Amino acid sequence: MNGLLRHPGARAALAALCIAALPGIVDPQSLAGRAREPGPAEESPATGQEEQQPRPLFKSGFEGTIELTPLTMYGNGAWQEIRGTDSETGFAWPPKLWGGTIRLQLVAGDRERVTAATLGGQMFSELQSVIGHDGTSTRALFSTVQKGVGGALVNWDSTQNDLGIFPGPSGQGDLYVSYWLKLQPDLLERMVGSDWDSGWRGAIRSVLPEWLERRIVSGWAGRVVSDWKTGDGNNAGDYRIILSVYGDAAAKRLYWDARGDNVANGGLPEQIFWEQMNTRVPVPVGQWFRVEIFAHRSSGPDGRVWMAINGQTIVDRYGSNMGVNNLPWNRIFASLNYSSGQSLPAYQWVDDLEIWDRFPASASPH
Ligand SMILES: [Ca+2]
Repeated sequence: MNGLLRHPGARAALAALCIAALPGIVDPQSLAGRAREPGPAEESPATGQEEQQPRPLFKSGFEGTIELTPLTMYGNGAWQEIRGTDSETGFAWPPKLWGGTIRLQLVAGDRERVTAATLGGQMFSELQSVIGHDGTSTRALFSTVQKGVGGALVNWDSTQNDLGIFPGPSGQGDLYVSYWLKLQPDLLERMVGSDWDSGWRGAIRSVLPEWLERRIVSGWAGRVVSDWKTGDGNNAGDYRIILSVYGDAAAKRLYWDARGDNVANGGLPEQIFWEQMNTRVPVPVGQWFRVEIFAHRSSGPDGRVWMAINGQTIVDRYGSNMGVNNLPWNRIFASLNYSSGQSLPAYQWVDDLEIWDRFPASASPH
């Protein structure tokens, strides 16, 4: 198997993520303070021991009057805000994590110049009523990317539609993010890897011997699930953790790939600090599954990155996870719709987003 991230197109696409300027929104007063369900730290702020209790920074399942605003265009993409108070959790969008915000970011492509009309034809998000992970009706955030640059049906550019946390730079600590994700049911078949084989190969697949198919298919496609980047005021970062689903249509399998590197728009020569593939824990498609990611940042051996899918650990890595410039998080794309080498459309649903300042009691075994 080739080193998949060494695929030049994939590397370019993965590296080009989200370079637009940050909003200057600072409103720490609203940090979790609007929660109907206060965290233990708010209930009992008196002693150090109680301050060690996990505190929810934000929880929402998009219930009640949550709505998406019209697009705010910039150059090659747009921002889209999520507004309203969740009727089940009591938290108001957007949360002001460490003085920052959360919003959707739509990127048309590296060099695109788009209007709301053209971008809307390329990708969109909407809140939908669907059957949730507990089998009952619920509202969830639907995201789709219909076309790549120039109407391409396979994306190798930075085209993406993301749910991004944009934290403020100060007062950062441990972070735990959990949500439920449902990937499109036909993801494996769409992991085609190149333009030419997305059309006729599908038509003749039934008569193509597998050994031949594996030889002629380029074999790599990726779908980023979560992407956390550091950065300064200009988004020039020095560290990234990224979780992807890799697709190998020829081998007819999907699997997990996670890594820590310095590909965070900081212009540094690429350095991969660690990479872990997991082919043991299944990649569910067409059904809900839980994504959990925890990070404790440190330059020492106590630094930790932990990830779990449906309660099964896929990454538990200790060691430094600081970049050369010790920069803080500034773009945590909790959930992305960002594919490389996938036959479009790429679509998915997200529900029950939770953000905590450490592992909550509801976290999977860690
Ligand atoms: Ca919901």
